[in-house]
Amino acid sequence: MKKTVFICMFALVMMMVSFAYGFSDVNDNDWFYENVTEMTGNGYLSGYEDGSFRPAGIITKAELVSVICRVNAIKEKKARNAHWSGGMMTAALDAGYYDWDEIPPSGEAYDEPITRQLAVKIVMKAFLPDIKGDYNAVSQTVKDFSQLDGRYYDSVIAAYCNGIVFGDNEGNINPKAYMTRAEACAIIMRAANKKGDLKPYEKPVASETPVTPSKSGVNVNGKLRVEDNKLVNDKGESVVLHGMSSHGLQWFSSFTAEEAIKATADYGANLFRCAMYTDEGGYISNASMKDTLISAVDNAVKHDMYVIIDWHILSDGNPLLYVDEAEKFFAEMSFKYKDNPAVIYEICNEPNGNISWGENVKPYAERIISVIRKNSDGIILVGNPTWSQDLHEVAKSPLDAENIMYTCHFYAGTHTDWLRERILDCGLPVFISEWGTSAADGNGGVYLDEAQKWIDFMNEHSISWANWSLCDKNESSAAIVSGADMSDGISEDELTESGKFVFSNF
Ligand code: IDC
Repeated sequence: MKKTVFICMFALVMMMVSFAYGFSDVNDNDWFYENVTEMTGNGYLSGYEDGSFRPAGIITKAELVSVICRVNAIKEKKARNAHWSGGMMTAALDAGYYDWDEIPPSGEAYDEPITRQLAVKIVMKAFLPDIKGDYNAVSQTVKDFSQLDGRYYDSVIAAYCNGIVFGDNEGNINPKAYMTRAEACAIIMRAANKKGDLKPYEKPVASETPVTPSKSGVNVNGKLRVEDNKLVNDKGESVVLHGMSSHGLQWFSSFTAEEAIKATADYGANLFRCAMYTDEGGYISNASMKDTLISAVDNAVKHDMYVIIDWHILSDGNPLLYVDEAEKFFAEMSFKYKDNPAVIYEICNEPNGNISWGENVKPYAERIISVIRKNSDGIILVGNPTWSQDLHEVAKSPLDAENIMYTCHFYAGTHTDWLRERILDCGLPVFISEWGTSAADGNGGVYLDEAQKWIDFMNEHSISWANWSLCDKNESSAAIVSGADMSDGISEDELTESGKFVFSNF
C-alpha cells in the first residue's frame, strides 16, 4: 500500500517536473527556451493542462501584469472589480506600473491583448525604473520608431538601449503589435535578471475572511428549501430574499467588487444575483467570465448573502442552443459550491423567441437539474418563455423535481395587473429573480407608482426578488449614478431615482 502511494507521488512529481521543463511546444533550441524555463520553473507563469506552453499565444493585460507582480513579489491589494486578477491589478496600478487610462480599473479591458509598447513600459516601470537610453540612437536605428506613441518613448528607448527589447529582422520594434507569451517571458526575465535578486513565487495562503453576519442572511436562515410553494429556511420558517442583480458581468464587473456588494448588504439586502450573460461577449465567447462570476459569488458569500448564479440567456433565446456548455458549467459550479447553503442556481434567465415550454425549456431544465442534483439539492430557479412571463404554460406541465422555483420577470413600465394575476393563478412556487422600475427595455420612466404596487404585491405574498441592476449605465433601471466610485461603498447621493426606491425596500 505504502509503496503504491510512494509510486503515485513519484509519478505526480515527475509529471509536474515535466510540465515545467518539458512543454510539448518549447524546444531547447528555441530562442525563448531559457526565459520560458526560468519563468515557469520559478512558478511565475504556468503552461496549459495539455502540456503545452503556447509560446505564440497572445498574452492579455491582466496576465502580463499578474506575472510581473509575482516576479517582483508585489502583494495583492484590494480589488476594484471581481476579475480574477483584480488584487494584482490594483497593486500594479498603485505602484505606478501603468496609468488609469491605459488599463481602466473597472476591469473591462483586462482580458484584452496588450501592445508591445505598453508591455515594455510596464516591465521597465516594474524592474528598471531608473535606467535611461539614448533618444537619438534609437530614433535613427529603429525603422518604425515613428509608430511609437510619445508617452512610451522613455521606457522603450531605455529597454532597447539596455538589451531588454530588440528589433526584428527588419529592424522594427512593432510597438502596436500584440505581445506573445514567449516575448513576454523574454522581456520580463531579461529585465528582472538585470534588476537581480529573484525569488521563486510563493502563492499567498488564502485568508479566511470572516463572514459579516446579518439579521436575515445565510447565518440565520441556513439552507433553504421549497415547501408548499414557499421558500423556507432550515427551521421551516418562511424566508423572503431581497437584493440587487448585477448588470452583465462582461460590462460592469466593478459593481460586483466586495465593497459594492457589501454596500447593498449594509442597506439590508440579503440576496445578490450575478448575471453571467452567455451571448453578447459573455461566457460562451469569453470563458474568463466564469472567474469573474466566482469572485462575485464569493464576495456575496463573505457578506452573508444568498447568491444567484444566473446563466443569463437573452439574445440566445433558446436555452437548448448552449445546453452542452450549460451542463458543463452547472456541473462545475454545483460541485464547487456543493456545501455552500448560500448558492442558488438560475439555469436560464429569459427564454424567448420561437420556442415553447414543452419543446425547449422543460427538456433543457430536466437536463440541467439532473446535473446539479448530482452535487446539490439547493434551490434551482427555472425560467420560461416570453422572457420568463409564461407561468401559465409551465402550470400545464410543471417539472417533477424538489426545491425548484419558477421565475417571473417584470418591468413596472410594461407589466402590470395581468402579470400579477398570472402569478396568483399559476399555483407554482414563484421567484422574481429580475425586475425593474423602468420599461422592459431597461430604460424609460421610472414608474414608481406601478413599482410600488408590485412591491406591495410581493410583500403580501412573500415573494423574493432581485432588482435590475447594480450599475451606473446611463439607463433608468440602473441603481447607481454615472461615475460613482464604489470602492468606499454606496452613499445616498450615489443612488439614482430607481436606486433610492429599491434600496429603501430591501
Ligand atoms: C438590458 C440592459 C441593457 C442591455 C440589454 C442587452 O439593461 O443595458 O443593453 O440588456 O444586453 C431583461 C434582461 C436584461 C435586460 C433587461 C432590460 O434579462 O438582460 O438588460 N431586461 O432590458 N429582461 C427584461 C428586461
